[in-house]
Amino acid sequence: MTVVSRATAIAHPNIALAKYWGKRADGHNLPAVPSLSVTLAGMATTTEVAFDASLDRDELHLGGAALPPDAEATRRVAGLLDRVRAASGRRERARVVSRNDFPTAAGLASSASAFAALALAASAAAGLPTAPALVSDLARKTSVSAARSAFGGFVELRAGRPGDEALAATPLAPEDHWPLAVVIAVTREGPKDVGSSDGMRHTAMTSPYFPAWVDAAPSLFDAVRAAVLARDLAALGAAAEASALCMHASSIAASPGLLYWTGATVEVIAAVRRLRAQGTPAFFTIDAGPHVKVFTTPEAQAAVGAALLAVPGVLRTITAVPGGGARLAPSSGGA
Ligand code: 2P0
Repeated sequence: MTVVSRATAIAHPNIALAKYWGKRADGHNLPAVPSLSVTLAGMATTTEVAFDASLDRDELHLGGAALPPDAEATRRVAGLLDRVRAASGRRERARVVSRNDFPTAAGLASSASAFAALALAASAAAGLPTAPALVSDLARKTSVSAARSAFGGFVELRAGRPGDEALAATPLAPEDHWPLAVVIAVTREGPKDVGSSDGMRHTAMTSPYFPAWVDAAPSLFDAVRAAVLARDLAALGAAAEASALCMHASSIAASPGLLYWTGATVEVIAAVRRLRAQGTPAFFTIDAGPHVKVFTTPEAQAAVGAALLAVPGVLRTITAVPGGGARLAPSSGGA
């Protein structure tokens, strides 16, 4: 009988308040800048990993469909599994079955929750330790933002340094530190045109503003971090918006320019500024896509949601609050 070792893990997406954009030229998938994010509740990736000696290659099933062996996602998953095999001495290939309970077109970094869940499930299935810092480092080696989804609440990840081999995110404050609400204004259905990894590589290689972004990012990160610890929404909004706009400015200045926004993206920025001028606490951030994520207070969430839905080009909104880190499913005993 073939012995199958399996485990299932659940992880949540995160939204960066201080953005990661760009990798160090040396080392393995090390971020060039520090980042700080909040992990979300309510939306989850659930991933089962089963090491099975009867398989002759790693398999990835996403949302019920088997991906081809040469798909980019399958190769990234196999790369993470290779690290788990090297660390555990296992040789079997694995079947990975993953699903998101949120629309990937929402512009939430589905790779963050996906690789955090995969790192935890694969470690548990292989009998490796599953301390969050180890899971975070393993996930980071495949997708930097996934390092942050190993933890819940407010999470920071320092920039890589020369010679770094391990680099894990660290928790800054728990999810109940500050009851923020997020309203995501969805401005387009369907996948984005240029993925994050390609977009940041193109920016680093061709944008004259990329070095300026790398210079500016640490002090923006410091301001975001201080505002989170002080629960100062106005200060957080100023620093988080600056981080997002500097990141996008670096991409817009690439050659050819990389513009993730649509007209609706700009209209939502204007709507957030109008809300603020009228006394509603709100600030925006934008990732590698056209959607806008608006942070506000629980009290103002309904008014912010209504205002965003009224913006031409906003298709729908999704609301979320801070949530917990990656965890093993209750039925998942590990190896
Ligand atoms: C972030 N993003 O800090 C930034 C802001 C998108 C914009 O992290 O190449 O999928 O896998 O390390 O983590 C998305 O980039 O890129 C991202 P890789 P990743 O959330």
